Amino acid sequence: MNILEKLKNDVRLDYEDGLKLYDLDLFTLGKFANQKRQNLNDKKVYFNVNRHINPTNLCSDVCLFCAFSAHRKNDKAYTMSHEDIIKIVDDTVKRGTKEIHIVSAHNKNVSWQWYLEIFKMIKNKYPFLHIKAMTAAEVDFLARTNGFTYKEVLEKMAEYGVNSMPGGGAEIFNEEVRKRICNGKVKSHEWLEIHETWHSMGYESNATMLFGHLERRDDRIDHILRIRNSQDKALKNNKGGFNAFIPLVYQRNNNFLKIKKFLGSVEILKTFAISRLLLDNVKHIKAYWATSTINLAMVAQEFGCDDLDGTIEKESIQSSAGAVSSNGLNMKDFIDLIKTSGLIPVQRDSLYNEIKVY
Ligand code: V47
Repeated sequence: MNILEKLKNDVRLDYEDGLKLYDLDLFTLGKFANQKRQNLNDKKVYFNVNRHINPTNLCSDVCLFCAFSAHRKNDKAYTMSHEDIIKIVDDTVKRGTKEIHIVSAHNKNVSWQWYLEIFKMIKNKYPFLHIKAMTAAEVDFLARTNGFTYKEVLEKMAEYGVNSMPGGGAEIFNEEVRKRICNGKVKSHEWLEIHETWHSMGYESNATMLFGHLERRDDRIDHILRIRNSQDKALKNNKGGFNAFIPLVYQRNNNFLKIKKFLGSVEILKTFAISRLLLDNVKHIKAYWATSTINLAMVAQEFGCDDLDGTIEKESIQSSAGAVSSNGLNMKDFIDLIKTSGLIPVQRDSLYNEIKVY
């Protein structure tokens, strides 16, 4: 069967097929990705009302793409106190926030309790909030620096109030590229092991892929298929799994990667569409508007994506590297943008239960 026949017959695609998908023109690719998106999610575009908090930017790892961590290009090191954090949460719940998304750098100056007490403090005061926190890179950091197994860190996270894990730290799984962009950080197989252990405990998480830097198309296909393979295991065990896959577009400012050629919108949209077509077992593909821009994220809703992330309120990781996301977007803007695109805005909770269809 050739690739078009496979697409028409909804056959599971392999690595070679993935490479062939990039050779299709954008509109053919978009047509099949949109079909798959509509089969899974109709014309719904999901978003949530959330607040991102990044409690510290002091990092013992040096990822060359990162402009957020304090280093010689960003000399504004900070570590928030728990009082600072709860004030932010007090403020944001007044605006109807349902999810707190917490991602930190790997800070050796604070204890593991400092990391985990944040969750307990928020949960004690606001039991209804969903806490999505701790990338697999942070889990690996706490395990390595404290002599814990991954399972022990994950059990503590659950005990202290974490409800689901964000998808960060995956970057690109190809070991050669990974070595060049984030040597020393959690390895690809460790990232997968951490998520699989979390899933085996019955919890859900997301998965990201950072693209548009040194990686090639085949590295992206390989990355996506490693996620699909991992999701197969979760589904087989009927426990936990990935809710959403999030291709993050590399932002170029204030970091140490010497990239000369940047991706255009066609390649970005193709990558979203290919993610949708290859990941037949992950229900949602998120166009994280902070890295794709809201305009392209809206177009991406017709090229396989069905989610925009959320209102965010304050964003520090991507905006440090040039994204225009530092102040988030309000809910009305989300709803208007989705409606004027002829799609259906759906406010969701963190696990994709529908809160309100507009
Ligand atoms: O893993 C760092 C990325 C991620 C840059 O699970 C960059 O819902 C682009 O985990 N250009 C952390 N990206 C963010 C994260 C996340 C974000 C949104 C939603 C979810 C979710 C998770 O930020 C890191 C890294 O890949 N990042 N620097 C940069 N220059």
